[in-house]
Amino acid sequence: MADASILTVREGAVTVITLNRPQSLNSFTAEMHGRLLPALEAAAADAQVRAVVITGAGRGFCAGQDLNDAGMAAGAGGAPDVGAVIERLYRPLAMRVRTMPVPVIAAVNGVAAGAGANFALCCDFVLAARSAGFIQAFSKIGLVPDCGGTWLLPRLVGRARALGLALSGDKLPAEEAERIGLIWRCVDDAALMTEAMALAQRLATMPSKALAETRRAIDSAMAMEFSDALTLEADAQRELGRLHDFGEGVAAFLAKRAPVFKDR
Ligand code: T3D
Repeated sequence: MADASILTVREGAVTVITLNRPQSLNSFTAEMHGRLLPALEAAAADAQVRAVVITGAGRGFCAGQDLNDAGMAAGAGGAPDVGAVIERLYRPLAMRVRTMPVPVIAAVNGVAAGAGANFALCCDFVLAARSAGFIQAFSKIGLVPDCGGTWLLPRLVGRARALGLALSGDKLPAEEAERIGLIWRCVDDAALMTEAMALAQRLATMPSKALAETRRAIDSAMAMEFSDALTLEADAQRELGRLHDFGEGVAAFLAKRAPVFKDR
C-alpha cells in the first residue's frame, strides 16, 4: 500500500522500513506506531533478514510525536497522561530497536526532532544526509527527552553537550552531529540511500549473532566495573565460541576464502 504510514520492502537480506507520513514530517501517530513495531518484529523474526534500514519519506526523517495526536491517554481528571503514551508506545519501540538480532541503520534523510531524533539514535548506525539536522525539541513544549534520549545523549556526546542540546532545543546540523560523535556519518544527500544500503548489505554478510552480542556487551559494560566487563566478555565469547559462525570464521580465514555466516 503506497499510502500506508509504514512501508516495508525487502532487498535481499535487508529490510527497508520507510516512515511514510511526509505531510507531517513522518511524525508518530498511534496508528503509525501500530504498524512500525510489527514491521520491526517481522524483521526480527525472519531468519532471512540480516540487517534493517529505517528512513523517512519526503523531506523529513521524523518530527517526533504528532502533536495533533498527542496525549492520547487521558489520565486522572482528564489531563493528558503523556507517561502512559511513552510506556505504551515509545518504550516497546525503543526496546525493540535496541535488542534487534540484526544491525539497524537509521538513514536520516531530513530533520529528526523529539522522539524522532532519539528513535534514530537508538539505531546501531546513524547515517544522515548533509541537509538533515537533529533537534531535542522536548524543552520547547515542556517535556524531557524521551525514547531513550536521557540515556543515549550523555553516553554519545557527554553531559555538557547532552544538556546543551536538550535544554536549548537548537537544531544540530548533520555535519556537526558527526563531528561531536552523535552519529556515525554525514553523507551527501544524493548518496544517503546508496551508502546506507551498501553498509546494510555488508553487515548482512557478517556474523549477526556476534554483532548483536557486541551491542549488548558494550551497552552493558557502560554501567560495570572493569573486572565485571571482563567477565561479561568471557561469558559472551564462551557462548559465541560454541556456535557455527566462530568455526566458520576461523576456517574461512585459514582457507583464505570468504566466510558464510548463518547464526542469528
Ligand atoms: O503524547 C506525547 O506527546 C508523548 C510523546 C512525546 C515525544 C515527542 O516527540 S515530543 C516532541 C514533538 N515534536 C516536536 O515538538 C517537533 C515539532 N515540529 C517542529 O518543531 C518543526 O516542524 C520542525 C523543526 C521539525 C521542522 O520545521 P520546518 O519549518 O522544516 O517544517 P514545518 O513547517 O514546521 O512542518 C511541516 C509540516 O509538518 C507542518 O504542517 P503544515 O503546516 O504544512 O500543514 C507541521 O505542522 C507538520 N509537523 C511538523 N512536526 C509535527 C507536525 N505535525 C504534527 N506533529 C509534529 N510533531
